Amino acid sequence: FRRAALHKAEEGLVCMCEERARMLQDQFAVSVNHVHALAILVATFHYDKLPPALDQDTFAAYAARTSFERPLLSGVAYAQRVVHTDRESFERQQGWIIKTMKHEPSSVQDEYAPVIYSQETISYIEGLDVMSGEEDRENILRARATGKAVLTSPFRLMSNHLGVVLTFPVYLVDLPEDAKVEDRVSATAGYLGGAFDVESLVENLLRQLAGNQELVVNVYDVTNHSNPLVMYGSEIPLATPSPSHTCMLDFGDPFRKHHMICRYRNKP
Ligand code: WA2
Repeated sequence: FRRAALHKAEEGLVCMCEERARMLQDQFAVSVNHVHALAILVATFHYDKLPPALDQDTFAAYAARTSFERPLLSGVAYAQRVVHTDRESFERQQGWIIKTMKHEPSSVQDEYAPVIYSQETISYIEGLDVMSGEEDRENILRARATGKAVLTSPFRLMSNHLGVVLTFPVYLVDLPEDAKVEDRVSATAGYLGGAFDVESLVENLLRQLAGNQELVVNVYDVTNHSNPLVMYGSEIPLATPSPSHTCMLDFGDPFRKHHMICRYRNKP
């Protein structure tokens, strides 16, 4: 009887973990797809029209009305690529000066990525050079070099929640799939991205599922297998080695690897 009960508990664990991994991966994928569509929206209405047929109010209104399409993102924004020789005319035209993510006036850099459009929910990012943040900068460089959606490792977002940033490049011209990196860089207009507020939005997602009380869920960035990084969940050390189940997760960035580990809160 005891063996049968244990077996049943382990089956339940596998089932509940797979359900959660699938849900998280699906909600991640739809959110990424919609940010992709927003990157095309900016390319179409900001760059393919002269003068641009997009402004902060229009972007913010559209982002707010479509936020249901991006269930795991706390907000989206668009940062324009500005090279140093264009800084002065950019600032004059905008009527404000480029600031760092620490809210200081930006010192001289080769180039900047000031946010010109943002969803109201993350309005604190407006006017900030997102290249001044280490994680954001790395993401921007990788996004424009590959032409693909990229993710940061988990870090404390400006909201002070643990999460990851998603970045899509926006180019001034259509590029072939096999375009060279230097051609991608010179054709870069800017970066459309958003914040996956994993700490609060995944919590919300899991709370709605049956069995939430009895389960401990952790998500890790295991890109570097010998140094797993917590992306969701607390690192409560479990006293006794309890049965666990691990599910692979695919968040759409082949450069990063993630997985989910589920355990019972109380040993069954
Ligand atoms: N967005 C929201 N919160 C953040 C953040 C961010 N980056 N970085 C740290 N906290 C406009 O990749 C371009 C958004 C960056 C996109």
